[in-house]
Amino acid sequence: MNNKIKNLIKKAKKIIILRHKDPDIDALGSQFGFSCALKQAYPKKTILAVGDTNALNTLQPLDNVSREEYQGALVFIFDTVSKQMLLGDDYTDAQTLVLVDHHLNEPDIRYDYYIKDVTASSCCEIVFQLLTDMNIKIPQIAAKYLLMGIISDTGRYLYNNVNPKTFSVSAKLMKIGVNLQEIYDVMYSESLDMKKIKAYFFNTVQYTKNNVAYRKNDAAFLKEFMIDVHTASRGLVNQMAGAKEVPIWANFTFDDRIGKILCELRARSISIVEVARKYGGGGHAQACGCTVDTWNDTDKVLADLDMIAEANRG
Ligand SMILES: [Mn+2]
Repeated sequence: MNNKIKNLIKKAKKIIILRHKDPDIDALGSQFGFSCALKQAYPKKTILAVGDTNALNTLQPLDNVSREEYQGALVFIFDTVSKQMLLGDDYTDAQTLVLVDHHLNEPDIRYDYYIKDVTASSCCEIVFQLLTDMNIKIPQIAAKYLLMGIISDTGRYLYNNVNPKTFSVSAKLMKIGVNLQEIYDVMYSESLDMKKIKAYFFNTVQYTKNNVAYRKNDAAFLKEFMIDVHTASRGLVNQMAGAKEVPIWANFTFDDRIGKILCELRARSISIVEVARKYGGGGHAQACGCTVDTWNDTDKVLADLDMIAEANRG
């Protein structure tokens, strides 16, 4: 498989690298880690990293391309295989489409090749393996981006997606010359305002009968604290993590861009992905999400999560 991908890359004049919208650091790290490595290995090819950006992107600016430019291009999509996670559908015009992902769900888009490893901690871990198998040298900057993605998707090696390979890949990336302290300084220092928002958030968390922690972030909350949807949704969900009494936590955030509610669902050791799937979403066993239409729907999600919490009460 990786040989086939290498041949595709060798043959392509133009390579467009995408990942899911509202990117997290794993998505950005995969995208820019891969694009920097390819640019160094193939300086004559046109290599473009395309997509939306947000406050998490401390890595690089994105490239702009028109829909026409997808024709004849080799396109990679990282960290998702689902249509609803992608911005637009320009990728459908690609000559060849390669998906690279570590999530459990099956693709609902047409593709030519699919590199899937659900045992990988992160998409960045897969990208490291892919580049290594293809004998493409990973430059220092790419090593930094890939390690950032691994650190981010594992919560600093805390979540149970960490395995021996995660550490060996991290070690190899560090050897290329990554300054870990520099990464941590960028990723884990925040403004005083953000710390205050987190304190307010945590103090207004609610709990179901079986201690599913949840918070409903409405438009007024986002406005009052001047935070964007991504920050409220993905950025705050794990404020509810780490309480002995709480096996499952859910963060519901109104997204005014689509008029729907984003549900970020997390659990410590039980699988809750079936709940995400029931409402049209997906993800990992203990970290998944879905999008629902009304606050009433979020109560249904909560009721399902509460049932799982009750069934698993030890
Ligand atoms: Mn990921």
